Amino acid sequence: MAATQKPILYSSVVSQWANVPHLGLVELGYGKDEVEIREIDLFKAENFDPEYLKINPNGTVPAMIAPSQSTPLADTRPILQYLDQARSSKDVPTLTPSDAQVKALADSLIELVHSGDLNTDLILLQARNKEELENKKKSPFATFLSSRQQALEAYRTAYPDHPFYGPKAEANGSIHHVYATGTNPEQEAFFESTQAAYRRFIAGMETLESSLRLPYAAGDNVTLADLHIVPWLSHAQWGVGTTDTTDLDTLEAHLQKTAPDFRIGPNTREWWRNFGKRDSFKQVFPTVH
Ligand SMILES: N[C@@H](CCC(=O)N[C@@H](CS)C(=O)NCC(=O)O)C(=O)O
Repeated sequence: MAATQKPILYSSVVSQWANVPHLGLVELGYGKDEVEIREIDLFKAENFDPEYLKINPNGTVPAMIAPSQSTPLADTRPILQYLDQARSSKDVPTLTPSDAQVKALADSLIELVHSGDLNTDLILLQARNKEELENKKKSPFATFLSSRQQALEAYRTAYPDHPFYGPKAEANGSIHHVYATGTNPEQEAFFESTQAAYRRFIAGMETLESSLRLPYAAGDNVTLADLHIVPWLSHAQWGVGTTDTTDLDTLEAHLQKTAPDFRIGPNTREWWRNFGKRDSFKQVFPTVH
């Protein structure tokens, strides 16, 4: 890989996970000119460009090319760890806990919000009934799915031996199909699997509630965990149609359509308020997105 003077962060304004390194850059005191940001347009499927796949074979953002790294970093977790370890000012405290128990808790929280059960694509792209599906069909998410499908089909034709395009076109195609031409039984099966996925999402939020230590996710200090959980929860809020950073009730009401007794608990609410006071949050999340 060509040597690079400063890290290059491949990011997208619509990406939840790209906000993890963006929070990290502020928390860790990086100057604006210390990292080059390159925008990857997910709506134009630029993340599926074969040149981008050489940087991130998963076709996702964020990704990072960094000095001292022999291969690109292709996942939020190593990117944030890299930024933490390479922070320019040693006056800024590290986000990696030195205490083994705190670190274990932070690691488990990070894995929790990255788990399939808490994938916010559920809220953005899926539907529990005909009404939700009809609303989704009129939303930008429908355009997102169909433009991706078009790009994936074109790449699959152009690069028939490439291992990425076939499986990705199938995966995106199955949900795109329900939006575009799904029959009644296909839609019913989709609604049922979406309901089951919502139950897992709610269980994950309950695990989060019982795992959080306050004032920050793993206790007294901000850690790597906060920087992963914040963008995830912000994206879930945005997915249900709010832009107000203090509004957790719209998300709660959305989840109550699956589980009427569900509440976003006091720990999650207090932790959210605490992190919301930080400069990094105010800079990266003027609204939830
Ligand atoms: N585990 C990955 C997940 C990255 C991810 O899924 N990013 C989304 C945006 S938030 C993406 O690029 N999606 C495009 C796609 O899946 O086609 C990470 O933490 O970096």
